[in-house]
Amino acid sequence: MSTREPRSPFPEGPRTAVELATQPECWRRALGERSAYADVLPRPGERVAVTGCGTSWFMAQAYAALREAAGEGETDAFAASEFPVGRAYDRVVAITRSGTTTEVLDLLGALRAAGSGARVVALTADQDSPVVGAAGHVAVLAWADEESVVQTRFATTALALLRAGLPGGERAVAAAAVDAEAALGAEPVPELLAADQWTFLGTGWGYGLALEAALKMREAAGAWTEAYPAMEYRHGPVSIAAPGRAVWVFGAAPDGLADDVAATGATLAEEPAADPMARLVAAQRLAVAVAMARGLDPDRPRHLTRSVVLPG
Ligand code: F1P
Repeated sequence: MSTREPRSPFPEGPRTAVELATQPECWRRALGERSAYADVLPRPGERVAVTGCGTSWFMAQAYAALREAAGEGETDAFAASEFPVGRAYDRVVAITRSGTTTEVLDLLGALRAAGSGARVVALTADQDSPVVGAAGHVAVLAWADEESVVQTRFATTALALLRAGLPGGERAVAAAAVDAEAALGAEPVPELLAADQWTFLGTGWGYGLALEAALKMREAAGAWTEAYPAMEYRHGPVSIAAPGRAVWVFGAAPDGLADDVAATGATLAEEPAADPMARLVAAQRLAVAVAMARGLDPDRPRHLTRSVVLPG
């Protein structure tokens, strides 16, 4: 498999901006190479747990909700540090760009030590990383790897590959890539760029994407963000809505929510027609734009390393 660099329509600017702009191409490549990863992709009816840390955990959550909604089988998602090792699964899917994250490697070791009968598989960007030896089967998406600390294309490409394995998934990912190109061609909405707080909402798999969009804004732009299941918004989070603040919904807003947000004076961003993965691309772009507007370098997130490798 070649590791040639995907082409970016934005060859200048922060590395994060360059890499995130290659997502449509990466998703299409995942579609094209899907059959090479048949050993890794969950099979219909399997009881599956998906795991990771940070962005990878949020991709796990999005996929778990998508798979279960598609009727492919019970699918849970856990932060690697919170995985219930004693629970019986047919397959455990670990997502880790670096392949070095301590909690993920510890979990795989704990599953082995516990004599778990689960087939343990991983998606990573690095063929030479320890996760390759720790998992039974590995999808190495080296061509989607990133220089950026802040993850964009590896994470969404892993999600695209997993999604492509679901019924109707190939068509959905192809359509998402088209929508993502449109998102890359659109400038961030000025009210969203100028906001001083952002709350991301979603239902089903959109909730995992909302968590990821909020993380991106925190990592790249040091922004105050929150994320909730959309129907939880009225149960407290609405209290911080105000003029100059923004609410962003992945998918269609639940009935009446747009009016509730309007009543607070906050700005609502909603685009139900676009695929939620394309909306995540728009949120990533917003994160880069907010960072730059604040004089921050999105390639140098505060206090963050590319992978968390703990001593001992
Ligand atoms: C997971 C992760 C990233 C986060 C930061 C630290 O890494 O938590 O999501 O943005 O870079 O590492 P990985 O296990 O996917 O390599």
